[in-house]
Amino acid sequence: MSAHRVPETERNPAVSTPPPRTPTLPFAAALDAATGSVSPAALLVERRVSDLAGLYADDAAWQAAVAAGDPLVYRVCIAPVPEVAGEVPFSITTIEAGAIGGECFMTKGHTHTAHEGEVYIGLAGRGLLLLFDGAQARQLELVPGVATYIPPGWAHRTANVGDDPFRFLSVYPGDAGHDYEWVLRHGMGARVYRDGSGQQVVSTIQS
Ligand code: M6P
Ligand code: ZN
Repeated sequence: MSAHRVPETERNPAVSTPPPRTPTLPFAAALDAATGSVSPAALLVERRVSDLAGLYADDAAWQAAVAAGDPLVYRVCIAPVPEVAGEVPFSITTIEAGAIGGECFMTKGHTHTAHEGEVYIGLAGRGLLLLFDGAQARQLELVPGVATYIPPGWAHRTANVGDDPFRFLSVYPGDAGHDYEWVLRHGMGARVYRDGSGQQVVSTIQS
């Protein structure tokens, strides 16, 4: 049986393909849980303490950390998948072990500009995934062997709660988008502090 082809004039423009670009071809990438590399990679994003202005509770400690060498907090190794609708980019994030004013090293955190979810899969070390929808906050352990689901509409941030680098794989819709302003303004509903060999989660939701 021959395939039925819809004539060009009868196609629904709402579901037509986006403007032409070079098609992405199938590929396999090596994920290194020991180094956090994705190979091949398109981009390596590095964020230092100075890139995290306004995010830690203790601003004086944040300024002191910037002055004391501005160490690397995390890096994201991103696979060569375009961030456009229909594609599914993925990356490995590595957060170093450390704290600022006792508050664990963490990502900036963001909401998606589109109503899209995301999956994080633990690869190495011990992390906590913080989620906040503006009213409710949740925290999920993210360790090797665990996949966590971030539903649409929930801001998300990860923190390293261990003594070694924490690594996770993220997989998200290409048109999800990153909104950092929302988290700067509303926070994550909780902060994570190092407490001896463990962690302490402090709610920041005002009742
Ligand atoms: C994960 C994904 C990325 C994100 C990265 C760092 O890998 O969610 O999209 O960029 O974490 O998080 P942030 O962008 O909040 O700094
Ligand atoms: Zn995201």
